[in-house]
Amino acid sequence: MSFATIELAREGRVGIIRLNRPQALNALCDQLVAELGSALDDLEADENIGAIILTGSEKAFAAGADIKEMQSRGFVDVLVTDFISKGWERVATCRKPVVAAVAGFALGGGCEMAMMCDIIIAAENAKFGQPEITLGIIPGAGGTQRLTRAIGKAKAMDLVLTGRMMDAAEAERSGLVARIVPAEKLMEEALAVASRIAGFSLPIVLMAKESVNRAFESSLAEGIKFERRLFHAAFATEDQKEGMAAFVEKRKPAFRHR
Ligand code: CO8
Repeated sequence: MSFATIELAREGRVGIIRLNRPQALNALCDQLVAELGSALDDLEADENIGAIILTGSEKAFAAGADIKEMQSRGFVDVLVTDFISKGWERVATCRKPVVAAVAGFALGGGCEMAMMCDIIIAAENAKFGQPEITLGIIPGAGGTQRLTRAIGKAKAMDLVLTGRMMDAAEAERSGLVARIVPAEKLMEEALAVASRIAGFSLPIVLMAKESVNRAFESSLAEGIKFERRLFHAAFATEDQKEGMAAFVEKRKPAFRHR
């Protein structure tokens, strides 16, 4: 399938989606969000894919929702069409792990999209922010919610209320970013991380991701119970037998993935 605003590639068991609207710093227009959704559908359905990388260009992961598309919209229009809801949460609903490889600007909807991913790896030149306030709006795709859970109220308020950007070092200190790498090593590192994940048992990876995400949606007691049930379920898989046999026999496991 060919796309106009993104590029889709496969490298081993890793699917790579590159946002590709350089003329607009990868601003997330309706077409891009639709194409991204369809690429994720493809990769999720592909049993040869175990993890996904979402990336942009050296200058921008994504500089936000497309302001030129939003400019003329009114309240009734965005309410009735349920603007943002359709398609936007697709990254967050992806069951396979998604690694965000972020260089340059990740602003507004771009920062929100990075936060919908499971691991953010940042180039040294990455800049994160929720500048919506400077446009007379507030974040609308999780910026006040996921950012607050990721970096705490003090920093989230600072970013959301001032609209300032934070650099990669501050983002890592704050807990938003998992790793920082030199810009030229960004894809190499993201591919190494995604390939490592994709080499493990897919059902177990899905369980691990779902269980970590449950921490954000439940009480500690409920989360622990959920984790315990999945932990027990892991023992029903052939990959548990293989993983443990391989350890005992001092060899590399050959996971079946399914
Ligand atoms: N939308 C549309 N076009 C954009 C956007 C954007 N978000 N960002 C940059 N562009 C365009 C510029 O208009 C410019 O186009 P042109 O050459 O035709 O004038 C081109 O990209 C290059 O941009 P700049 O010349 O501004 O590049 P600079 O390097 O000088 O500046 C910045 C880079 C600082 C990133 C600057 O472009 C900027 O401030 N961009 C806007 C950032 C922003 O405010 N983002 C938040 C948008 S609102 C949002 O995301 C709400 C999310 C709600 C959920 C999702 C809803 C769908």
